[in-house]
Amino acid sequence: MKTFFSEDHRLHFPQAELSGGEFVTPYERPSRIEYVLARLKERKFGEIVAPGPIDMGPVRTLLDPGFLAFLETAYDEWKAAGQGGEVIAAGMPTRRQRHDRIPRNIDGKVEYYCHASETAITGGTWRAAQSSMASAQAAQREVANGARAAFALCRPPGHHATSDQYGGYCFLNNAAVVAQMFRDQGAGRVAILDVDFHHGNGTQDIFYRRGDVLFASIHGDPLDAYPYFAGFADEMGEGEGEGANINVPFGPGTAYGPWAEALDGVVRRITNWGAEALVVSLGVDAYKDDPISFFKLDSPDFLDCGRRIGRMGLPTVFCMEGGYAIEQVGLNTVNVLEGFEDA
Ligand code: SP5
Ligand code: ZN
Repeated sequence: MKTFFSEDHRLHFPQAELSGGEFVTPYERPSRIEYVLARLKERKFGEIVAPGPIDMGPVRTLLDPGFLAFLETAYDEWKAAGQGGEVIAAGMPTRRQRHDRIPRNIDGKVEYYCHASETAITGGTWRAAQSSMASAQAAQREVANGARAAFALCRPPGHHATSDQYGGYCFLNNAAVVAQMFRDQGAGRVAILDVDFHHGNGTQDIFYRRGDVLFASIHGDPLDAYPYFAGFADEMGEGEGEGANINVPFGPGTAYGPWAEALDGVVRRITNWGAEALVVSLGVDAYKDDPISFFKLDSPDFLDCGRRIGRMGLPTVFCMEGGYAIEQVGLNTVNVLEGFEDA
């Protein structure tokens, strides 16, 4: 399968992530991608292609126009206000506060459009996020044109971004836009399978009230893991979307046995639901040595995971999400893809 990838991801590299009360070099850093590229080449996995320009059409349809305009100008507005550092939200609209008024002040706007202050915006963030989306869209077109599968090597990732909030290292929800593009092109039902360690709260939120896109995620129990306030098993969708949202949370130390069993269950439900296309939010932070996660998957488990996804037989777009055990990110990611092709 082909990989779609843009060098412009490098434009996003904040100096600072707020972690444990200190500013650290962000876990989500450009070098993650180097390991994936190296492994793809080492395995002669397939052609690596630069995407064409982003198509803002489906992005504007699915996501909030005010949010998109904010992302585009946030850094410049921050600088124009005389602020020296990277854009970091100091607060957020919480329960008991209003969220029906958008502040004029740039600090206020940042707080309004952010849901996790570990994530900074720099002067290159908007262009990098657009290039990540462009890779996802190019992968989608590849599959729409008849390829069985394609890999979008997206960076920055997307699954924590909602229609109007960034956070969790994510700005634009690549997987959600890919699913929408399949729908726009005539697929009746599209499933999104999120195997990143963290719950894909952004993707879930975007489709929560829709019955045409099913979202399924296996992730760290929100009582113990970011994003903390979404991802519980009783979130099953609302209205038209009732029954089209599946969450399988697991606690600290979970190994591949129960994880794979959950995957099989989710795969069965996606198949029975009648999905015509599949989008995989491919994070590999369920890995045993991931520095910010607590599952115990080992590298061969990712091969097996890919096989189980491949056996579904669906046209599939993989979108890169998380994975922070940097030197193993390439091995683990390409293992999923190789297992998929092997199936
Ligand atoms: C795409 C993705 O995987 N996003 C993950 C966002 C995680 N955000 C919370 C990070 C918490 C990092 N602090 C770890 C402290 C280690 N002791
Ligand atoms: Zn993650």
